[in-house]
Amino acid sequence: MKRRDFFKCLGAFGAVCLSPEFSLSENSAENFSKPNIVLMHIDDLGWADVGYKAPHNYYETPNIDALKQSGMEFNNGYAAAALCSPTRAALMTGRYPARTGVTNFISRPNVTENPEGYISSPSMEYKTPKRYQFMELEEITIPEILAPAGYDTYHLGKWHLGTSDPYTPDKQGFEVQMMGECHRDYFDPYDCDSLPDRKEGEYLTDRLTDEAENLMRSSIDNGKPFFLHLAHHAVHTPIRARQDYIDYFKAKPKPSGWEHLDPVHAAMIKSVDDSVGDIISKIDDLGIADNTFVIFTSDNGGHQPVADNTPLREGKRWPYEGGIREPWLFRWDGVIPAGSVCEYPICSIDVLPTVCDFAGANLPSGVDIDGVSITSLLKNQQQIPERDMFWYFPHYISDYTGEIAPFAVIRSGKWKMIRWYDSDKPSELYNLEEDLSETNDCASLYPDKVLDFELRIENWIMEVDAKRPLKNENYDDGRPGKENVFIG
Ligand SMILES: [Ca+2]
Repeated sequence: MKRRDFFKCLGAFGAVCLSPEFSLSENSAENFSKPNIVLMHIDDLGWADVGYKAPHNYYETPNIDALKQSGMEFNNGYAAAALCSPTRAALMTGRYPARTGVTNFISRPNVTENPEGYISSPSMEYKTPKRYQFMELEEITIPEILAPAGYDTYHLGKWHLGTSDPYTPDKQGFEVQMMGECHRDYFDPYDCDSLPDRKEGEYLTDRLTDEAENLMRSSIDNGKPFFLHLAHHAVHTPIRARQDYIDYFKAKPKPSGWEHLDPVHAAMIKSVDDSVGDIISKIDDLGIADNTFVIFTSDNGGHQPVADNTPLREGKRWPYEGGIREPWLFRWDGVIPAGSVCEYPICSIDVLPTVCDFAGANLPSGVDIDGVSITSLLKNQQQIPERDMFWYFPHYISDYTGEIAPFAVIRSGKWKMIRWYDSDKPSELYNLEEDLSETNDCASLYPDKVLDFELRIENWIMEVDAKRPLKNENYDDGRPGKENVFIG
């Protein structure tokens, strides 16, 4: 097939990966059965928090922008949930949060059994499942697959899938873990057993990057492939940043209409960008760019009002695009075409199958994996079938942005429907191709489509055996119940 015909063929299936500089290389993924894998996983970084997406020029992310130019961007990329722990469980297992049971954020240490049953109060129309407080050890994680395949496995930074033994990263497959069991402080002293204090006042994002570079070099020196999960605590609250960067952004004029942007948030993003630049430079310096698969993403949407997710609606915790749409970048020199953009919708659940595919590792047997490998898209070789994607939050949560009731979401092609459980909240339907900001609810125009999507959601709930909210026979009236802790 001629190259021109090849791209035409891709276009016919509607999910085009545009690759202006693409040319077939001798360096194909098949030549590297065990590529190094670097997963840069940022906390609370929104889709519009990166320079190449932000509709203003206040944030500065030259290294993230360069990463986009040297690899493939997925413009319709999602987190598996609108908050932290569920997405992280999905990323590590390839499974929807409804399957792992981690559907809400984890907050309590020293819990040895995940709770069964429901919580309720007269103010809740639905009783909601009690929250898991760790990811079950039976779940099979990426490092638990890669370590037996010969990989060094490193977790650095935020874990949020259990804070106490035995639910820490080192018990979930990571040979080395730093900071995974600790609550964060952004400056040394960190008071964390797995990350010894080194230099008072040192910034955590810089320190984790430094440690990651050392670990990568160690693996290369030992002739072993590595899986690095660099999970920065940034840019999660409390917003704390290097003072020199804060001073810089305080002095930087803000564009008209964007006077509310936060200089400390901008400074935190800049440190994340430094980290990306340092990691990519290290990969290049070590001479492993042609054998290293790099992934860059985040766990949920920008936290309002620190972050401004414009043009997306709402942010962290919400089912709208501002809560779940994420930056997704992939780089592998000579394998992934530089400067390419793919419109195929992807999600956190796709990382494990993709990584296994590139590493030549089998998916765990007897486990329901929800994600799909996107290696053929990344290599620009073959399209993969469109599929429905789902989000599921069977809880109430509230903060200053409002009260969020239990919901389920389906994205199917250009359509997205949010199904709320509470009876005073009808389903909302959006055409994301025409209405990225979700301002035009067209559910009333397409009742058949709404019905179809409700059925698909119902079938999916049965398929994954999700814990459902249950009608509360003692429901009185008024406002939903609260789980008012802002972690996640
Ligand atoms: Ca988060």
